[in-house]
Amino acid sequence: MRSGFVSLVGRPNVGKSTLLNRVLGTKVAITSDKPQTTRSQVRGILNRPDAQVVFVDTPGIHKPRTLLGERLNATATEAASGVDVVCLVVDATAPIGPGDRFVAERVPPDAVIVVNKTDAASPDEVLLQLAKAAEQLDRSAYFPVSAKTGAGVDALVDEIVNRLPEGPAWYPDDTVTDVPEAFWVAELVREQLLAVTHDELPHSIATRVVEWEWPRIRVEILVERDSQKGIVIGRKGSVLKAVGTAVRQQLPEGAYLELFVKVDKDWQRRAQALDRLGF
Ligand SMILES: Nc1nc2c(ncn2[C@@H]2O[C@H](COP(=O)(O)OP(=O)(O)O)[C@@H](O)[C@H]2O)c(=O)[nH]1
Ligand SMILES: [Mg+2]
Repeated sequence: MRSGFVSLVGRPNVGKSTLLNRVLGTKVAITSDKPQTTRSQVRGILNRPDAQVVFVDTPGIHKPRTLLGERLNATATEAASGVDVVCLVVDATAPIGPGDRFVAERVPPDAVIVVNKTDAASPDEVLLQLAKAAEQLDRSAYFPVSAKTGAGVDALVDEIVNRLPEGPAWYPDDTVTDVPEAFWVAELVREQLLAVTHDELPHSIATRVVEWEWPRIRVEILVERDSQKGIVIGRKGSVLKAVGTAVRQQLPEGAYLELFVKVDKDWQRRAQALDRLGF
């Protein structure tokens, strides 16, 4: 039996959370096409007869513009130390650049490079990207994968398991994630809002469950400015209604969601607000 911890790190939007969900075969992390979707460490546990692998998904490491951004970077960087394996995820469809090198400088020399989104690149482009990664990131192991289709993922997981020390499972073998239920519902609400918002608004949204009396769940949606409130609510509440419907479909039957929007001015930049939200 092998067991251990594996962190997934990389620039925002390279597909870390999608890859985690693919490896586990279950959704434990929300994903979107907006950067900084993941705002905390999310543990997902892969249980195999021969191994237990605890994957740690992390926020994308980036050039911070707010206090939230600084804290997200710290959360991600911290997850890259003290683990058995670090996977540095890069995007096959975008040039490897300063953002990737910035991350590479913050992860151990034996990190595994994962070139994701191979489904969206031609075989030649993938080869070129692997060569570029070798040149610029200078590691010893490279795996082309597609989190979307699953291509290459088994080979990556086998390599990870081979690198783990022998040891007993850390979690009961039916545990898939350590994400608390209330946190998960808030994340699902944020995921739906990310799908329909643009520009700066995705960054301005925070969600949290403020009351949980099953089947009634009350979720607070924070925005930073009055002008954003209307967008999140939608014409006659249409956006909130659609969000509620989409989230309910992913919850056990009978769940009753109450969504309400509150303005918390510039919460992303205020230490006190961030502390309260748990960042
Ligand atoms: N085509 C393609 N898109 C992907 C793949 N993995 C992730 N994506 C997309 O890339 C975007 C960012 O994904 P996400 O997992 O949230 O990235 P993260 O910020 O690194 O966690 C989303 O729109 C995903 O659907 C992949 O293997 N192929
Ligand atoms: Mg993510």
